[in-house]
Amino acid sequence: MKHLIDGKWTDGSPSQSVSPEHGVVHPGSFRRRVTRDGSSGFPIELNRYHLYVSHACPFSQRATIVWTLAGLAEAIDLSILDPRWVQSDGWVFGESAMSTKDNGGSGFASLREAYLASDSKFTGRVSVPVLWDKATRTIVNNESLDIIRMLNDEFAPLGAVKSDLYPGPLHATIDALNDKTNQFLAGGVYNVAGAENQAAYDLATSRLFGFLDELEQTLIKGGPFLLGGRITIADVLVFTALVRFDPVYVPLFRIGGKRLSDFPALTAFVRRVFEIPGIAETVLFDHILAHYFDSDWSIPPHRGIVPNLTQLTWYKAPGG
Ligand SMILES: N[C@@H](CCC(=O)N[C@@H](CS)C(=O)NCC(=O)O)C(=O)O
Repeated sequence: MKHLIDGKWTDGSPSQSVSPEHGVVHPGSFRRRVTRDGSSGFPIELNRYHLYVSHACPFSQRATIVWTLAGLAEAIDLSILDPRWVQSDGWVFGESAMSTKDNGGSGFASLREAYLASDSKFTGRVSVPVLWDKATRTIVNNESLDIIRMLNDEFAPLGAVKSDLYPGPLHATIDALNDKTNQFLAGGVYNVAGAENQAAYDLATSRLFGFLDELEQTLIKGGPFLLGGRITIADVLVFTALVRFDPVYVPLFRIGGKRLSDFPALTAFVRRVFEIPGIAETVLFDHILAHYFDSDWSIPPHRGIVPNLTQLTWYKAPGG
């Protein structure tokens, strides 16, 4: 996927937005923080900050869900990137049915320009989501986990809804689950897609399904959400990956053997989260399908790597 090197839009080898080598979601490069007291240099302020998102992207959807549930629509405005990522410019704006112009006040035509405005020699991926400061015209942060924690904690005084998706006593539990979700599910599907040999494919697949089995058991024993009675950001991370599971990851990322629908408790969980008021509006399948099936990037073919049939729930080899 093309990315910036020393401020120049350059062809690159990384074909996915996560690092297949490390099995984790590729971390963002801007890690500054907005704080209530302004001690970070970025104080909370009504309408000062802006979110650049793509409705296709699960990491962006983490942000739009938390933004919705915290009632931040009046405090932070959004720009929607066109779901079709293009080689020539990457993520682009446009007044179309599936995108907006740059509403962040700079008139950018592509997201790359926001990265270059923040650092003219930027080297790295031009990824969504981005938390942008309209006052200083710079990217504050482009790491979804940081962004959602800021939206929940720091921006709470500006929210129209009193909600807390990251309650203090659950921090350690949520962080631990989020690490696993990033590694085995949100990043794990890219490990399956990007596997270069059978062993890597089998390992990534068994880790992915092992993790889904764990989540399934958690919901059977507890629920209705992953950490009990209330929705937290841990649910948001799992939900945003699972809504893409059967429509995108199974066919396109070549996840073999099982579908989300083979996990009844997880399927019911996805439905439950989907029905929370405001969430359905963040699930835009036209954007999701356009991005994954009609962008200028593709998952390299990997001839000879085949799914493991032991994952098929109904199948038993004759005599086996
Ligand atoms: N660390 C990032 C990962 C974000 C990410 O990978 N976004 C993808 C879209 S789903 C992207 O913009 N990829 C473009 C690229 O990597 O060049 C986060 O969680 O915020």
